[in-house]
Amino acid sequence: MNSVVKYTVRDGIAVITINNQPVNALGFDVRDGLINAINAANNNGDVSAILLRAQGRTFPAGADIKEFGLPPRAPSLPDVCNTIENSSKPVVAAIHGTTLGGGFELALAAHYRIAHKDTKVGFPEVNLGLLPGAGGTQRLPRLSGGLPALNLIMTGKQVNAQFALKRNMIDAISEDNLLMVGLKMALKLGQRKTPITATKDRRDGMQDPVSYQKVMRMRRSELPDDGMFVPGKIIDCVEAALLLPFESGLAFEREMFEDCLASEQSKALRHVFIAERKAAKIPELETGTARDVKTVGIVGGGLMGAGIAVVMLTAGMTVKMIERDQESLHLGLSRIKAILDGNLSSGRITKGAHEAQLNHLSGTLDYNDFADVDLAIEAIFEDKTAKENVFKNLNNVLRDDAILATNTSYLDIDELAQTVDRPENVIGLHFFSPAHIMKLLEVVVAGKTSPDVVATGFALAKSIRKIPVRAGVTDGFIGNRIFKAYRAAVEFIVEDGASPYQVDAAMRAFGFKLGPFQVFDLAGLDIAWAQRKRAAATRDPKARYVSFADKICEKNWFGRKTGQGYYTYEKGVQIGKEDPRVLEIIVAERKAQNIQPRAFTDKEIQDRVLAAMINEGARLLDEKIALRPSDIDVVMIHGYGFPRWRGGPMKQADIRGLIYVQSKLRALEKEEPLFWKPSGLIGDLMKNGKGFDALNG
Ligand code: T1G
Repeated sequence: MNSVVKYTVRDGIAVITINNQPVNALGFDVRDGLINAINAANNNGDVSAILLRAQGRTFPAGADIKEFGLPPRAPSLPDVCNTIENSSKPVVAAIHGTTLGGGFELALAAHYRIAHKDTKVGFPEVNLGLLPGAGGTQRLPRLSGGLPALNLIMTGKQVNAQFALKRNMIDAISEDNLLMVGLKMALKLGQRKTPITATKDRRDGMQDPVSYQKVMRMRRSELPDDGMFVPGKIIDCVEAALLLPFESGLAFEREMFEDCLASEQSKALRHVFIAERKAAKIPELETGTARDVKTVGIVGGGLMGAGIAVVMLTAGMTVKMIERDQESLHLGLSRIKAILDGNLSSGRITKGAHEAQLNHLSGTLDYNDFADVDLAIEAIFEDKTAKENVFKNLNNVLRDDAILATNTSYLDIDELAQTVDRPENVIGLHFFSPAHIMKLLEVVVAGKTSPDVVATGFALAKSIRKIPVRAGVTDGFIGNRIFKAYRAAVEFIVEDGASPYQVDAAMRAFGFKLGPFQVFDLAGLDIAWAQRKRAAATRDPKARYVSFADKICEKNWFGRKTGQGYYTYEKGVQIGKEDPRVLEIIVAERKAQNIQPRAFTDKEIQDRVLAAMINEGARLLDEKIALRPSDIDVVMIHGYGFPRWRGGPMKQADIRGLIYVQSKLRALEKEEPLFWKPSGLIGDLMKNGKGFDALNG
């Protein structure tokens, strides 16, 4: 049929094989080839049945995400599904791997589904701000019932073959040799005299409308207020499957799908899906070869060190932890054990895995025990001298090919690298706390870091299931640099008239789970205070400095850990209470600065915050600290809670338009030139009629 769809006839069975690697995405060529193959089979008198299968690691994992947003090209996926379902000859779908989205819809349109025992099925569309748009919301309820269908589509989760069989999503499981078993089933169906029943005519799973509608009402009432509108549309579509004739339900689903496809939310979520994968594409992979990392030495048993140790143990590595004394070492190892015990009791790991991980963990006070590690990671407190001493100790014992990584948040890694004999082996691996939970890993490439070492950092990230983003050396790398701009912007807003509580509420309304002042309290106000005091001597006197944060710290109000920061925290209560004393401090500081407070709207707050993030992101691109704008989006989403369905600050810039962003910055520049001066990159892109996306290559 074509280069991605093969058609052969074997013992009266038309075997249609999809081969569009890596995931057999249902792009135009596949859809076109499938339509032609099904029609050919139906026009061939020697063919009694059809077997639909795929080569490679999976049956189609969905529509081709890269085609979304392009002009649609017939045949559409619904056309293909309807052709399969209306085939005069029975169609058996033999599925394997991760049969997801449109791939699962293809299988649901077939007359019989047989799955390899290791198959996973699911509808991840909701993660892309979409819903199944090729009959999934109409066919699955007819097989499995409304609630199992609703749960699968709303969660975007994958379920295994056994679960799918129980819920009538598939008809049989094949232990091995899926092709042979599929051919046998097709032969059997082809010889049957009774007509085959199309999925659209099946009512196996349909419950009585009244009880079902009660559940739908309940589900609607439970929808989270997180700004996402797709879940509600999914409920509408699945309800339509119960209430409407199939064709009407299909038309309703298509209309809902088109709405989602055109939405900013879906464009943003699809952008993030591609951005997360693009971040792993870095120039050093062209020349660098990743080294094996099987044994990891971790210096420091604090929260970060322990979290990193758990990450490595979970990935099956051997971990050695070193601390300065027995008590600290015991504390560090106990922290690791507590996390592993938690993973066991929550069922995240099996007893065997728990035991193996503990057997791969050891502690020492002697650096000589690091002589055989492939990678050493220092994760001690943020003190330059202390880190340099650690590097010197490691330098004396590590193998020539061992990699020396620092988990520093903002120290200059080029300077740290000067303390060792092999600076080419030095790299930054900036984990985010808690390291065993946060997905983001900033891989910081110092001036002398070799391509092999960078490639090893990225290969390590994949093996420990982190999302790596390449960063150059600068104060705060990518994430903390932008977070610092975020902090400055909101402190200016508060000093100019808004309350920290209004700012928090405005940013939660934008989609952040926590507002900035809640985050400051969570992180500890003393950390930023210490940084401000360290930077005082070199601060530009012309730069605006806001001091109410210092006044709060001078009271030893350091946030949640002291029970008092911008909010008051009662024992055991997670959410803090607003505190009028904080507002009094802010009012006093405004008076001292002779500032006449003014009102801010939530939108003004959100616009200023975004302008600050976007401008800092543009500066990071200008300085070649970040490789591409979408990398910045990945960092802010996975490291700082930027709402995923907003796509990240640089995507927001393109959604709002650079002209809008530039005009905001120009207006703000009048207030505070140093901070708000627009990055030249924004103007350059605008001049060429481009957005940041043009740099995502
Ligand atoms: N379209 C295009 N490319 C895709 C793709 C897709 N659906 N899925 C994966 N890729 C690319 C990916 O960009 C990467 O490319 C490579 O394949 C390996 O992916 C009409 C509307 C299948 C579980 O949402 O969840 O069907 O970086 O690194 O970790 O109703 O990919 O190598 O150039 O992720 O082994 C619904 C999304 C679409 C599935 C495999 N389907 N994909 O994970 O590999 S909408 C999805 C995944 C739809 C219909 C609706 C995962 C995976 P590159 P990878 P992996």
